[in-house]
Amino acid sequence: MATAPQHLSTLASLSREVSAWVDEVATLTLPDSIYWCDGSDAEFQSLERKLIAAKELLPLDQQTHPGCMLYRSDPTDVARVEHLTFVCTKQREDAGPNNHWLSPAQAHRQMDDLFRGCMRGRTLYVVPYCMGPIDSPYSRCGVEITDSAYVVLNMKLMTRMGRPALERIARDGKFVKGLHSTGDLNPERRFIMHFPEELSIKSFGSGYGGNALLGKKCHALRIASWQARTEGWLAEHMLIVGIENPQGEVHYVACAFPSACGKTNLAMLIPPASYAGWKVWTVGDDIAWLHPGKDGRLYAINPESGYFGVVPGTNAKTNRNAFDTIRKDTIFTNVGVTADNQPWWEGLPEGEPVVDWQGQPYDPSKGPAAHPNSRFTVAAKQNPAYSKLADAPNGVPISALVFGGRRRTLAPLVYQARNWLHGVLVGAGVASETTAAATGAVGVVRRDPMAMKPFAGYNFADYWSHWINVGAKLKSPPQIFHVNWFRQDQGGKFLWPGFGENLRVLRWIIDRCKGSAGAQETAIGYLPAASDLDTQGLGLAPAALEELLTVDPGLWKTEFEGIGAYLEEFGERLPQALKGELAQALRRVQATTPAAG
Ligand code: GTP
Ligand code: SPV
Ligand code: MN
Repeated sequence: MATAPQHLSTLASLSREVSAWVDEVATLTLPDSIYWCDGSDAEFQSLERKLIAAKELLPLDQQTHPGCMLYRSDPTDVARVEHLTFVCTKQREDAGPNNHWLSPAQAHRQMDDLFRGCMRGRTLYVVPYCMGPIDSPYSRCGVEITDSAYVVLNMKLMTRMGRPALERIARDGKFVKGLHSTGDLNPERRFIMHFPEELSIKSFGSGYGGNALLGKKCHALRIASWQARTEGWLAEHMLIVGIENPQGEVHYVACAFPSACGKTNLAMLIPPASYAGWKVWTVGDDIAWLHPGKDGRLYAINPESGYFGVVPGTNAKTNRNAFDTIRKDTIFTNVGVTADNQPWWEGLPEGEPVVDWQGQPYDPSKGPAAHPNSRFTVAAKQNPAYSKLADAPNGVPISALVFGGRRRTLAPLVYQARNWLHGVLVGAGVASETTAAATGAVGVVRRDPMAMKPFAGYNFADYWSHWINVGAKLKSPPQIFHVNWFRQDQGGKFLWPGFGENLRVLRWIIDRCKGSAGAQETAIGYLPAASDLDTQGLGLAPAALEELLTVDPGLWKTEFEGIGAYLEEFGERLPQALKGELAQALRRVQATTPAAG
């Protein structure tokens, strides 16, 4: 017989709804004790000490990396698992062909079987959190119940977690219920289930990232996108960045790139040497909640308060801000370690790994020292480029929305959509090479509309209709663009230097929004002519620039046909306006295709 769980905190009295749910979960999962998180630094440190004592968390060199810890996840649990992620709506069509689906009744039954008694011998942590500034009307709260102290530490860094969130829940009377257990980490018994109609999540069998930190992808994207549709806003997989020119004028841009395709890097960009007086301010690096404002513009908040960022490739040259941000008080998950106990990963120009991400002696013939999806968890406030408007309750006004993907071929460096509706088609048509952020093959081009394929909590056809409707409500909608930093030459080398130099492209984008930059109309939208883009000092070969700005009508015709076939999968629910827009795009590209033969 399990002993009666102990309520260790007076926090339990703050919200009757939350404590009733905690009791219900405890009855099912049978934890040894229950701990309500207040979100204090003392609590964080005490949990950290507990994990260090249990050897689950390893302190790194405290001289060079004060407050930094290493965590090694189970080697079979290193990324999101899209094939095990479900959206459980009453009607299958509401989840759409873009999601795996189970009926809510069956999903609950299956999950409750897994959860039954799973916390025996463990502590049940109650983690109240607020997604977004605590005083913002746009913020939404949730409670994650988890049996992982590592998850609690991450939630403290990634969200506004603890007492203030619980107080807001008590006021709002509404919260997203997220139930999580690492279970036995058996990949056969691993599922991430979403119940948007009930505002709830059940996640079992993984302790990693988006599978386990339920405030992030599960709440702030899948559940929130559903809420956003009913409430008239958008929850998107987008970074938010402010670009300040030497005159002190700031423009905010939100960009949707698929996982591990450059959001964190762009959000923290360091201007190139020739851009004296330019400044870049990070509002968010992964998720944006976008609301039509009273003035007819679109406003964005970042629901998160920390970064869960890709480690490999981060260095002083590619992303100085991230590199400096993670020098202290950072949790490193699945990186290698040097002989003097410093974290090490591929892309670091100095140091040498002696131990790999699995804790084995490093042997380059067995793969990289750091897992390709190794991550840092760190509070956003540590970023030297942290925007002073990152906590603004009403968010920041958005001048441009930018879609992007990782495309070796086809997609030019940048182009601008003709208008909002065309921009929705550009977003719906996004395709990108898969990355290590999710399990499965890497480098395979797949459709990833709006970079939301893994994250849309409902039918994409309804989602595109919603996008069209939101645009119609905006008197001054943002201009919509598409970028591709990953175009390669014949030899497989990136044609564009990327990283800080991407500011040159953002500058053209902002100047287009202001109406002060030139462009050429092409079959796919407006492209800069070589002379419209500032490439001074880049040493880019004219042929490379030409290739970056090429639109091949033959290839694009095939691409549009592919997009058409994909959109067809959504059948009757696909908005007519989007179909019409695609037909026009195809006509435009056909008009420029040289006749065959
Ligand atoms: P998620 O956190 O998974 O959503 O990813 P993200 O979009 O924030 O990706 P991130 O910025 O972490 O970049 C992922 C990888 O792309 C890293 O290895 C980067 O070094 C690389 N990368 C980022 N920006 C560029 C770029 O402009 N050019 C090139 N060539 N690589 C880039
Ligand atoms: C992504 O995969 O897009 C991420 C990392 O941002 S995770 O939180 O693990 O989903
Ligand atoms: Mn992401």
